[in-house]
Amino acid sequence: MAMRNVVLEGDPILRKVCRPVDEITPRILTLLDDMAETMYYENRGIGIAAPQVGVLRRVFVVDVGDEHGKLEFINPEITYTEGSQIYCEGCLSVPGKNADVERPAKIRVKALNRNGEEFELEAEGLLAVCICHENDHLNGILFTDKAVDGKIIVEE
Ligand code: GNR
Ligand code: NI
Repeated sequence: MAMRNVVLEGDPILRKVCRPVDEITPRILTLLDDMAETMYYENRGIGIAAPQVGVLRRVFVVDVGDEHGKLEFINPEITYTEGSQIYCEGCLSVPGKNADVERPAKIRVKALNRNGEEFELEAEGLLAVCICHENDHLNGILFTDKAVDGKIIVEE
């Protein structure tokens, strides 16, 4: 496992649409491991998407500290959403900024795990927020794009 550098806002990498993973190679497994290490190191992040470490593939990892523990998503698809919630978000790629963002209250997401098996998960609360935030990264979207009333809080 190794730490990877986090790509910061302003880098065009974060604005690209990521390509699906077509084969789960050892390289993808190392990517997942390195993303987790980077996420846990960086001020206890609760999620990280591949483009944040410079890899334009549809992969993310989340761990919101609930009973699910670490979850890995390859080629995720949000298949259902319901309701809405507003949560004050941050991003490892946008240090020092926060903003309220409106997201679905409840989602279902389908993806492959590291063994190439399809799974589907229902999420609400912070886990739903985090999965939607990470899924947006795969499409070149940052939370600041969705700030309620365009209001971004800058620290310091
Ligand atoms: O660590 C993170 N915290 C967070 C807080 C509220 C809403 C979303 C997040 S995700 C973020 C890590 C990150 O940037 N993932 O892409
Ligand atoms: Ni982020």
